[in-house]
Amino acid sequence: MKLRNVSKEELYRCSYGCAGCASVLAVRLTLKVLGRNSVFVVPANCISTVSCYYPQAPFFVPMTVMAFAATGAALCGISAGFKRRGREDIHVVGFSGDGGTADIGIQSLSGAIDSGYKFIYICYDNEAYMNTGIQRSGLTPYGATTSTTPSPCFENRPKKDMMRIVAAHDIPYAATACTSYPLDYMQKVEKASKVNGPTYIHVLAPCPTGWGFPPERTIEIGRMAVESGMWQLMEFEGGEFRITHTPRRRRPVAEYFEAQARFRHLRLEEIEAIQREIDASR
Ligand SMILES: Cc1ncc(C[n+]2csc(CCOP(=O)(O)OP(=O)(O)O)c2C)c(N)n1
Ligand code: SF4
Repeated sequence: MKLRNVSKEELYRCSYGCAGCASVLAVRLTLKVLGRNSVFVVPANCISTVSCYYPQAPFFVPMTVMAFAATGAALCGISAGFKRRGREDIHVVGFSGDGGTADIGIQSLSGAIDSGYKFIYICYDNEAYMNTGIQRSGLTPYGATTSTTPSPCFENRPKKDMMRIVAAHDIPYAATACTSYPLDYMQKVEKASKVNGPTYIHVLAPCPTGWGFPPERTIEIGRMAVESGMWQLMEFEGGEFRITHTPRRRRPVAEYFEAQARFRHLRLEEIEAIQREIDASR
C-alpha cells in the first residue's frame, strides 16, 4: 500500500518531550498522515503534559486534554457531533498512553468501540506510567523494573494483550506498530482513517527516560523490540489477524535486554526462559 498525502508540514513541534521521545515522534507521524483536518483527545499523560506549557502550543490542530479515564467517551461525543453536522471528513483521534488505555480508560475504550462511532484510538505504549514517575502499568512487560516494581521484585506478569481485547469487540480495524517502522505505522494510520467506524492502533514507543537507554538509540531500540520478537507488527481486519512484518533475522532477546537499564537485573536463566517463551509463540 502506498501512502498518499503525507504532509511535509510539521503540525506538532517544539514540545517539552525528553530528547529521543518516541511518543512525541508518534504524534508527529500521525499528523503527517491525517493533516489539519484532525481533532485530538489526549488524556493525562506525557503527551498532554509536554504539550501544554503556556504560552507554547505544539499541536497545530485542535486538541483537548481529557480526564484520564474518559478518552473513549470523549471520542464518541466528538464523533457524534461531527456526524450530526455532516463533518465525517474530520479525523477524531484519541492519543492515550498505556496506563490510560489498558488500565484506567479500558471501560471507556470498550464502550466507544461498541458504539460504532468513527474514530482512531491510538495507544502509544511506553510500557509504564511515565509522566508520574515510571510506575508499572498493565502493559509493562514481564521482567522490567519500574518505580513500583523495583529489582528484585520486577514486573512478574505478562503484558495485557490489548489486540486480543479489542479484537474481541469485533472492531473493524486494529493494528500494532512501532515508531521505529514509521512507514508501516503511517500506512496503518491512513488505513484506519478510511474506516467508517472505530479503529485502534497500538504503537510501541520507546522511552529513553523510563527504559534507561541513551536518547540517540530510540530508533534502534524499537527495531530490537521487533527483531527480538518482544513486539510484533500486525493487523486485525475482517475478523483475521495478519503479521505485517517478519524480521529477516531473529535477534536474541538478551541483546534487547542488555541495552536497557530496566532489564539489567535479569539473571541468565530468566532471560533464557523468556527466550524459550518467545520462540514457542512466534
Ligand atoms: C484519575 C487520575 N488518576 C491519576 C492521575 C495522575 N496521572 C496523570 S498522568 C499519569 C500517568 C499516565 O500514564 P500513561 O497513560 O501510561 O501515559 P504516559 O505518562 O506514560 O505517557 C497519572 C497516573 C490523573 N491525572 N487522573
Ligand atoms: S518520560 Fe518517556 S514518554 Fe515521557 S516525555 Fe520523556 S521520553 Fe517521552
